[in-house]
Amino acid sequence: MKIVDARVVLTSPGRNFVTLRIETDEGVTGLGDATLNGRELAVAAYLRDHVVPLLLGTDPHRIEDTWQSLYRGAYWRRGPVTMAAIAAVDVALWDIKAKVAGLPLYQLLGGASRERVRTYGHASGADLPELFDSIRARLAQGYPAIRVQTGVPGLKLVYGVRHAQDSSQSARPVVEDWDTGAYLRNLPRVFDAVRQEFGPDLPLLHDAHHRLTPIQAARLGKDLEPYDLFWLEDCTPAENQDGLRLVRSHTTTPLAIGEVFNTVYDYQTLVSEQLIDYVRSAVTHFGGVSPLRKLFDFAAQHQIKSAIHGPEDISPVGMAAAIHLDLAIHNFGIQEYAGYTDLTHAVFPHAFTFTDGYLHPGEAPGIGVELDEELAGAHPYEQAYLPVNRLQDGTVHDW
Ligand code: CS2
Ligand code: MG
Repeated sequence: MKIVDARVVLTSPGRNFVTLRIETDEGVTGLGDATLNGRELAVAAYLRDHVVPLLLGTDPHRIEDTWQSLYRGAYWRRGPVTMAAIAAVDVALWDIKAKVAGLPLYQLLGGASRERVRTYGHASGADLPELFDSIRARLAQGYPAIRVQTGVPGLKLVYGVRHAQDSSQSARPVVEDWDTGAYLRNLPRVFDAVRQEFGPDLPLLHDAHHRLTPIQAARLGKDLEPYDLFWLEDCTPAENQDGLRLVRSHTTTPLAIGEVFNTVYDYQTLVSEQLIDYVRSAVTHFGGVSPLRKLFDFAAQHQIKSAIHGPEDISPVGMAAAIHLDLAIHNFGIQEYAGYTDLTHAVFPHAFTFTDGYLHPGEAPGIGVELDEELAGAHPYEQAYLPVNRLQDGTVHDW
């Protein structure tokens, strides 16, 4: 079997997605997701100009060898653009292999370790009444666990909180504002109110979005202990892995980190010293199913569980690959599922299902996702940036 064509499809059915389609001489095709929010064209060019010429004529079954040659052969290793491009190739090749085998991908990963995949959904509100309504709406959709984000008194726009103006995608970056002191004083009060309203049993999560220093994160983790969080996510910009020792020594609030990481090396200290409880990388940004599986096996040795990143900006192709892994691995924790617009579901018809808050990859051979190229073509790429965050004196801050 040989790869005879590979092309990149850009589409924006509400937001941008980058998809790689690999075709073989036997007519079997595979899809991979290469979406890198706000930097989509860089990955598309990396694939088209540098990767596709290397794939033509090669054997699609040699997944590990192809992965190693794209990673090592480039000499310039790691980084989100490179790893998103390699991820798309890896997933497309797994899709082809599983289709040839006539099996859903999870069967090639060892088969199902569970019946279905638990998810969490996003709730947010500028104030408590809005937040409570949002939590109720997620519960009505069946979500068994909820991520809680709120506005901060005195701040106009906070990332992760729905506002009349959608700041998550715009032609120029929207400027949001930030005050760590106000946030640290406000959040424990919010969780206190949520626990009073919704009781002790509902699993609650929170994403601090890399905005805190280690000592601030330590204090927040401690202040949130009475509210029994499922996890506190991205409490610090964790490329400073050593800083997590300080956080960990002060709090028993479980910690989740890794959505911006793209190789196992970003996790070395965090995992080997058990400084976190959940690894958060996405198939799409971590080089694909092959390396993410290895990360989960490494994490399992330290009783750390999976929590694959699943925002709206991972396409249904990347999401499907994640759900196959979730079903197969033993140390599954939870899957983020933000859901998609109807148009996105139509552009990417898929076998995976979301029922009563649980996902299943379906039984279609491969990853079980198709791409309607005609519909995709009717919704072309649109330039879009993520927001930036500034302190009240104008200094740029992590967002
Ligand atoms: C967030 C994401 O899902 C999450 O936990 O942190 O929404 C993240 O901000 C986006 O994926 C950025 O593109
Ligand atoms: Mg996050």
